Amino acid sequence: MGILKDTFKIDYVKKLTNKSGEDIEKTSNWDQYNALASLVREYLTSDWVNTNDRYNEKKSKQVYYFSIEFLTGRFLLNNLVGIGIKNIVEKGLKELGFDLEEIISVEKDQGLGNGGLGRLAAGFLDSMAALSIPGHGCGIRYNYGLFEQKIIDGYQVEFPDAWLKDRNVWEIKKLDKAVEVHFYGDVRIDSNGKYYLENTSPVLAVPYDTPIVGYKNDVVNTLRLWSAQVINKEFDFSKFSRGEYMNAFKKKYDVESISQVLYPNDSYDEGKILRLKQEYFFVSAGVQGIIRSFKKMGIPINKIYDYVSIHINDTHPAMAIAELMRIFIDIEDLSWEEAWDITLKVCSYTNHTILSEALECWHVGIFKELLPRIFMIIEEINRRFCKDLFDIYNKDQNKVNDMAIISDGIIRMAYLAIVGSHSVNGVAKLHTEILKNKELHDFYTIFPAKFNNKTNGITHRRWLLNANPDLSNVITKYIGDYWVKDALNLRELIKYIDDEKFQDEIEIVKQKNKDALADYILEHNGIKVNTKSIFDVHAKRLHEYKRQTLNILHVMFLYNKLLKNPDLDFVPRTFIFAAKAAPSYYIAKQTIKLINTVGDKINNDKRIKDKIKVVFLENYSVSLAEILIPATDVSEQISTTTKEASGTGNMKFMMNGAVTIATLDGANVEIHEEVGTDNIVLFGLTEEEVYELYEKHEYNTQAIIDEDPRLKEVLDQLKNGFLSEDKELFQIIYDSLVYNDEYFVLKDFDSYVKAHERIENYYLDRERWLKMCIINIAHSGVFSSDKTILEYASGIWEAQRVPK
Ligand code: 26W
Repeated sequence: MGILKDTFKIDYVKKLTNKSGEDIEKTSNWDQYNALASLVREYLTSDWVNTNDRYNEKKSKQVYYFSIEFLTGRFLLNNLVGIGIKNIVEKGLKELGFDLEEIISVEKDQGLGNGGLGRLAAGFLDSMAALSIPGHGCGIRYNYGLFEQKIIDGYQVEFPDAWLKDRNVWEIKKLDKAVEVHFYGDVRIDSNGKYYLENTSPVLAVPYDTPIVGYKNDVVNTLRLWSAQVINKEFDFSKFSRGEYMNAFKKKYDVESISQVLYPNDSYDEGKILRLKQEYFFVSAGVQGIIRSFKKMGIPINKIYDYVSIHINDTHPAMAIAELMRIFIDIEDLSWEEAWDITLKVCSYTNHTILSEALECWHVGIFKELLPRIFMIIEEINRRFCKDLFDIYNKDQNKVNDMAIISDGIIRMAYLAIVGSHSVNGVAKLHTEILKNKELHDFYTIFPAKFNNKTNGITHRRWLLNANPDLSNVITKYIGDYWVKDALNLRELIKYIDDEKFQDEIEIVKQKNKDALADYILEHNGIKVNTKSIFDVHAKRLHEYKRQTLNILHVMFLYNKLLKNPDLDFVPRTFIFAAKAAPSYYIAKQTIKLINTVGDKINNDKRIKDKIKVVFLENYSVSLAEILIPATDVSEQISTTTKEASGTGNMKFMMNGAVTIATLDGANVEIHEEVGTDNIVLFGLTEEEVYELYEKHEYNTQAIIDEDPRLKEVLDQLKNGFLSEDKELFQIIYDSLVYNDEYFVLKDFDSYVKAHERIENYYLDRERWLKMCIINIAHSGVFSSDKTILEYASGIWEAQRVPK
């Protein structure tokens, strides 16, 4: 949409005055943000309406991406760029005395996700809109997103994320589109074998729609987030008048708690009934909404698979399979066989982790009580599946039990997702191979055609164009701006690999971003970092398999080295950590304390003359990542091989010219394939070596420690008072390493140390380093989520692009 600067200025002044009731000079930053965001939302609304009309007119196949998390971050800048008015708005605001960047920073992040899974979902929505694919998100409108993290005395302390406190300008409440979701109750079967769910506790699911703006293509898709509300009586007045105040509001509280808060676990299934309620709540609301709008098209329900795809993002929305069956059989009177055939064609599933503790298993007891009809349907799906297995495996009951969806009083949601979907994909080549050959091998054997790989991607519009405008301008200066439309075009940069001017400009941009980050660190951590040092960044959720512990043990080793020889020739390093730990994950929280304790000791030790600084950035989020990633020299992707399904941060750092120090895990393998061994720094156990260690059960931590005095020294320092007079403080970390080391931290220590020595050598060779940066940027287009989504659309959803 085109708009003139002066028109914008008039519109904005009117909006700001109306919304604030003040002269524009007296308005607050929030007023200025609220007015601008409201205006932008109005500007895009006609495209939003037209997009939906176009999809309905053309009866296009629509994709519904079901995810219990959407980590979208901020919208304003992305929407300004998407509708193509960022520059005129920036100029117009300046002329009115306002600063766009300042206004943008007012917006609260929409932090409705934990990490990789939620952020991937948000990037996929952006790519579907940019590619004019009719793709919509379906999730939960949590009143509280991922907790706000404060570091107090080195410890993580969690605070509620009251992101809706100042009203969310982007969403539109669609009360007329509300549906009822039924919990508890009994199932009655009438004489015709028709099922009825009765005596339920219904909840009203109210949708809030947020526009997902395409990139300069007038396409606006929808993110529909459902909120739980009581159906009628807000509270029980009779109880109230009897003074039973809490009781009077109990029902309201119980209902609204369903969409109250995001569970802050990133890879650990707590199995709480409220979580099960959340999962069924948005799945039932979403599926009912889809079938309602489909039926308006007047096409027979048994053809719905030609018009609707439902994607199940990990197992959390897996009940969509049973919910479709419930509606097809109980409401639409289809036969089981026909309903099942349609459901398989409609549903597809993505697996995001092999960690056993992350795989959802619900106890039959609580499941049956909360969802009696859904349980009956899963029981029947399981019965029919086990019957097939019995035939396939010649009556081998053990095999049947191993693969059964319901077994030993447990419902295995991953198995339901696989059996009920026509496609099962992993999120990186190595991960998908591990699913096929190990974790889900039995299912791969009987459903080979279902299994496929879709390597993750990131939206280069947010993570390069918007987060790193200076680098984007340099790129466009040399190869034009076609890369914004097609990120593979970044490959053209290779032509300038030897161009010193280009190298200089890449270095200047990185330095400018590092200076900006240094200002942020000084303001938020009160630490003055050396902007000429190597900015080495480890930013992701805190988890033992991601091995932040390996990183900090290496830092302690470097510190010891400098203490022994302060005049050592040493390239100054700034080690930056950013990570939230799940509140119930004790050793993860102790690791945050360890990082901050080591940091305090090193940062205040004059003997090492600031050669090392350690910084823990609190409250890691999408918006902080947008400042941190462009300023990074070294990207830490050091998970124990086979544990990180893909990683997506690795791709963001690569795209912003950082050099990756990596294990051959997840998508690091494909980054290596792209840039070659000279442009990534690999270390550690390979997949084969990891599985060999598992098979042999002869992993001997003491032997490794005895052979490596560097390692012995840092491990002893965890409990000998070197770091804290409370020698017990890090005992749990010491014990987990010395007596278990599940993630082979000790085994990979030596090669990790050597990898960092290579980093230092490469960094000292300025031209070599800059070439490594350029090659990583140039090859990063392969990891655009546009490419990933085109593969989903053609290989799984059979969805077409429907441009204006
Ligand atoms: C039930 C608790 C729970 C919550 C979230 C279990 C598992 C999850 C997610 C699947 C964990 C997650 O975010 N996995 C990450 O997904 C990314 C996107 O595919 C991958 O890039 C990461 O490697 C993977 O860890």
